[in-house]
Parts: sequence; C-alpha cells; structure tokens
Amino acid sequence: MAEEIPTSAVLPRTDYTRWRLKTEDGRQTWDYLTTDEQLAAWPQSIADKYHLGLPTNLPDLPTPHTPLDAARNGLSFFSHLQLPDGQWACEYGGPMFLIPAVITAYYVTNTPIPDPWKIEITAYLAARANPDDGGWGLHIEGHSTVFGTACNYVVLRILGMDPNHPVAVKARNQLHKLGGAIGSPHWGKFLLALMGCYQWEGMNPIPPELWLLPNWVPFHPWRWWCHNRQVYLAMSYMYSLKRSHPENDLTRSLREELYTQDYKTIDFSQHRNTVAPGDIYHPHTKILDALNGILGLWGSYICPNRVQEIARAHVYDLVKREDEASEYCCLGPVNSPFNFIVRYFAEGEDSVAVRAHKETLRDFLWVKNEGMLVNGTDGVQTWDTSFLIQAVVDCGLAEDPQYHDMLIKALEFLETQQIRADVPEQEIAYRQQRKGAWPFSKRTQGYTVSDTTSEALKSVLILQAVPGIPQLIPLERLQDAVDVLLTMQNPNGGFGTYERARAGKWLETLNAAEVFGGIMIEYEYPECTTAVVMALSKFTKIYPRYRATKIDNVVQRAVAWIKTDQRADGSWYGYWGVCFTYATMFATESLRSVGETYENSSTMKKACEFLLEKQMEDGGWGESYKSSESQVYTQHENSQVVNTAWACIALMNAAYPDRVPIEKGIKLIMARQQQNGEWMQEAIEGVFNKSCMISYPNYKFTFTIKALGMFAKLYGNPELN
Ligand code: LAN
Repeated sequence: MAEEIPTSAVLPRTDYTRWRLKTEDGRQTWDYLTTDEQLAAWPQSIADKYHLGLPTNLPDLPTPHTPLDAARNGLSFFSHLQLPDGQWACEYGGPMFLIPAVITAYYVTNTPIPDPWKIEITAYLAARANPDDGGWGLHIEGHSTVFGTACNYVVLRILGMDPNHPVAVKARNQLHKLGGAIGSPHWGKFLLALMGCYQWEGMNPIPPELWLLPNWVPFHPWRWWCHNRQVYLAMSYMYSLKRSHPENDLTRSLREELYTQDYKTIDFSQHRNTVAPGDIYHPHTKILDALNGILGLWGSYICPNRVQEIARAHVYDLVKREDEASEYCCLGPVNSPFNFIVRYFAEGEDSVAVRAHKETLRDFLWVKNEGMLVNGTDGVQTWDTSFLIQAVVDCGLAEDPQYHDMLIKALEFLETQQIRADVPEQEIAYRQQRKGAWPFSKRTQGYTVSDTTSEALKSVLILQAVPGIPQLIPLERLQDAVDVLLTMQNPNGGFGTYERARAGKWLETLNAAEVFGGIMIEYEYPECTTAVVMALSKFTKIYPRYRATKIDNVVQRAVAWIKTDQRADGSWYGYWGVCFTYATMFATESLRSVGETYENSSTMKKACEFLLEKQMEDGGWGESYKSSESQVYTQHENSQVVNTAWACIALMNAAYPDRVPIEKGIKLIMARQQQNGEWMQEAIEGVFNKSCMISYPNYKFTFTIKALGMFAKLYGNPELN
C-alpha cells in the first residue's frame, strides 16, 4: 500500500454559508449554491444557520422567572425555526446503516455523487467514528460493530478516501480486530454482495418465491411488519438475480481491505451464519436456521428457473406499487434505495422510475455542523408540527394573537399533509386503509401511522377550537381520520404502528436481521395506543354524533390494554423513545383520560412511585439509551431535559399530590434554558426495534414547553427563580 497520510491531515469541508434548506409542500432538501447570483437571490435563513451550526445571533431574552415566561422564551426561539411551509424540519439521524444503504445504491447504479455531498458525508463519518477505536456502531452512540464499521468503511472508500488516510487506517484496524467483514450481519452481507465485495453464496436465502405462497400461510411476508416486509421485498428481487457491481479497482482493493484473510481463499458458503458476537441483538432461533437450510436447498437445487422468474415478476409488481403509492419516496431510507436498485436492475439507467428515485433519495439527506447524513425517514414534519401545536395549547397560549401566525401556518401545513386517497388496489398491494390519515413525514410518502394520524388529528381538533383560528379542515376529513384509526386496533385492544397485526408473535422466531428486535410483526405499543385514545376521546367529545358507540368501545379496550402492559415496577417500556419515562408519560395520559389519578388508582400510584424513585439529585430525570436495549431502567450519567419533561408530564397526568418533585424538575428545565430561549442538544431521545437509537432534536423544545405550560396551568404559574 502507498505511504501513510500524516494523522494531521485535515479533511476538506464545504463552505457552510452556501447550504440552503428548501421546503415545498412538506418535501425538504438541501442545496449547495455555487454561484454568486444564487447566493444573492437566496439568502441563508435563521433556520438554515441553526441547523448548520452557524451563529444565529438571535437576541437574548428577558430572564424568565416563571415557567410560562420560560415557555414563551422557548417559543420565541423555536418560532424562528419554523419553515416557510409551516413545519419544523430537523435532523433525524442516529442509525449508522442508512448512509451505507444510500451510497451503495448510488454506486451500484452508477449515479454520480455531487462533490459537496462526498465531502460532507466523509466529514460526518469521520466526526462520528468512535474516538477510541475508529469504528462505527449500529447507531451514533453504540459500540463499534462489524456492520457499522465494514459498511461505513466502504462508504468512505466509495467517496474517494485513500486507504492510507488515518481515518481509514484506524477503522480498518478496528474492523480486523472484530474479525473482518466476514462477521457482518445479514443486511451488511447483502450490501457488500451488491458491491461485489462478498459472495452471494454466503448469504442466507431471501427467496422471492415466498411471495407466491397463498395468503393464508401464517408466515407469508404480507403478514410482516411493513418495514421488514418492504426491505425484504426489494432484497428478494436482488438476491434472486445475484447481481453485483462489476469488478473494478475499488472493489478489488476493498476485497483485500475488508477481510483478515485472502479473499480468494474464503469459502463464503460456510459463513452464512458467521456474525460477530458484538453485532448480535437478536440471535437466530433453531427454527430460522432450519428454514434457512431448507430455503438454501430450494434455491440451489429445486426451484425451477421459471418459478423464480414468476416470483421476481410478482415482487417487481409490488415494488412498483410501493414506488407509485409513495411518489418514489418509499416507506423508509432502506427500502427507498433498495427499490431504486431494483428498478435500475430491471429497467436500466434512464427509466422514469430510476430518475424519480435519484431525485427522491435526496429527501433523506440532511446537513448539520458535522457534515451530511441520511435521516431515518424523509423527515419528521407532521409529527413535530403536531407536538408544537399541542405544546402551545397546553401552555394556554393558543389564544394569544402573538402566536396566531405561527399556529395558522402549522395548521395549514397539517391541512396540506393529510392523505386524501387510499392506495389503488390496496388489497393487492397489501396496504392498510389510509384516506384521512396523517403520515409521520409528508403526504406523498403516503403511509398512515396510528399515532401520527392521532397526534395530528388531536392537534387539529384542539387548534380549530381556538377563537380566531380558521376551520381549515372540514368535519368529513376529520371523520376520515377517525375511520382509519378505527380499522387499526389489534384484537387485544392495543395499537401497533402502521397496520393491524397480521400474524402471531411467534413469527419473531423467524427474525433474520440479527441486529434488531421486534421487527417481524406489528405489536402493541403504549405510545401509539395512547395517542389513539386521546385523539378519539377528543373527537367524540366535540362531535358526539359520529360513530360514538364504536369509538367508546375502541377507547375502553385500548385503555384496558394499556393497563395490562404496565410492568410490575409501575413503569411502561417505551418502544419509540428512550425509554421508560417516555412510555410512562403516554400511559398515564390514557389513564387520566378515563379519570384515574394517583389518589384513586393503584396503577397510577405505582407509576408515580416508579418515577419518583428514579429522580436524580439535581431534580431531573435522565435515561440512558441502554434502557431501551436492556429493557431495564438505566440512569444516564446526567439528567436530561427531555426525560425530565416526560417524567414531569407523567406526574402531572397522574395529579401527583406533592408539587415539590415536579417543581424540582421544572426548575431544572428552566435552569438549562439559554438566554435566547433555546435548549442545547443532550443525549439521544429516540429508538426503534429496541436496539437502534434515533435523534428527535425538536423534543427538547416541544416537550419542555409542554411541561412548563402544564405546570403553569396547574399551579398558577408561580415565580420559580
Ligand atoms: C419511526 C419514526 C416514527 C415512529 C413514531 C411515530 C414515533 C412511533 O410512535 C411509531 C413508529 C414510527 C413511525 C417509526 C417506525 C420505525 C422507523 C420508521 C422510525 C423509528 C424511523 C426509522 C425507522 C425505520 C424502521 C428505519 C429503517 C430501519 C429498518 C429496520 C427498516
């Protein structure tokens, strides 16, 4: 190998005064302006500067003495981040396998990557390499794994990093210490195989023929959780073709760099189940291994070519339906690049679909001070806009004309983002009813989620009840949203995310992803279930004539399920936020909505006692992401404003009679606020599939403001400092 590059080598960076965030009808993309004319015509906004980590020069505000003053200061700061289409976009990073999925897609489809992106993705990966060993984990706070390190190393090399650059050298050494890329989990092996740096015979099978099974088969893929289903759908097409990027200098070199032994001597077929111990979150079951064995034989010796072709054609049809129903954005940042590759393999370089995918992949990219990354979705637009509305209303500030512009813009945004039609032939596409739903991100992505629909519906209901706010969304559209929610309850009363559960929990035994837990089917979640309870209860209070009996029945069964989900220690495990404080906030809200409080309910009492026991010396709460992974409450080293807000809200939901512990938390939130009204970023707030963390940077505004407002309302807004 060539000479080592000195460790002092600094990575190049782009000029941050040239980046602009563009929003159009919920779609958000970053542009890098190159000419003086462009720069003059499109000045950088405060939101651009904030997200890029440039000084915003927002003024200092009067020191708040009461919680409501602090909430107002927070709103003053946050209102500057509202984007022209009315929403609050923000970074949504955390997972470290999304950049590899997107960059691999660019590479294998021969799509040129613009230089500013190359520079900033490289910078991001360098900034996010674990300082101790130079590797990457499953997510930004996680320990280095083979999956993270091998795949992101490949990205750096695709983007042009020299193998002798100190960042590459350190990462490679770590990869070798972990045993080399041979220990990649299934999805890592898959990306490497696409690149031509791993042999397809070393992959556990992903046969498209599974999609030809009759629908009644209990493990048919249509029954899987939609993320898992859509990712494996596209994978199965590519697996069946076993097509890799043609060998070239880069892939030849990578074959040498990624492994601890000579590539040519590796018998890949023996490594289907070789996964580095540090990568495994969900080990294979014996049943999965047996099934893999059978499917391996099926693919190699039994399945006639003609059947494979029919299966591929069927899978391809489903891929097309997914593309078209989402305007080529797709469900998420893994199936989007994968569908892109499928369309490219099937249609070549210049098809309409391929061009559309190239464009929509940009929806997932985000730029921040550390560089460019891939967001966990095409944004958090609808979700965070709903929480902002609720926070303002909870503060009792929605009637203050000072906030009307901001709120009306937010409402206009929700109006534009409601999904207005079902997926064509939704049964054939195995899709859930969606007319009337709100997605997590933007309308065109097109997926309902039980709680994104609920939080948006609730926000619209409470905001449209405020004098001076226009009635932008008519009743029949609100009824459509209710109709969607009423189709989503699981038989035990709880709610999952995107669909009703389509198979039993036993299907988790076939989880082949190794790195995630709980991905096979829809489960029930206290967060989603509460959101539905609150939205339906609000709706039926305002419009008691629409499906009231059904709503009442659904709500009662949902609350009953939430009670069954409480742990012996009084807490609820949070599936989508870190962690017990998050879910306990939601669950206590549900219970309060049916009249339960600390005084009259043992469930609430236990919940409060659980939280109080976890309050830290400084009056705050702080949970480590390890809570989510280990499913055991794990204190963070420091208290966190977001966990503190959640815990305080939970105690207030329960009408906990002693104000002192809540006040301590509120004081901590106030003390952490900066003079310009902002709160600084602390530890990671969100999670999915138990093992992978994801950032929700807007939570440090929306939930702190909500907690401050609730406290002010409950206790008469006392002076606290
Ligand atoms: C999300 C983002 C939002 C989240 C909430 C609405 C907060 C939650 O209450 C319900 C579940 C949902 C919709 C959710 C599900 C899983 C997602 C889409 C993510 C956590 C963002 C990224 C993640 C997705 C699965 C990432 C890609 C990884 C795979 C395993 C395919």
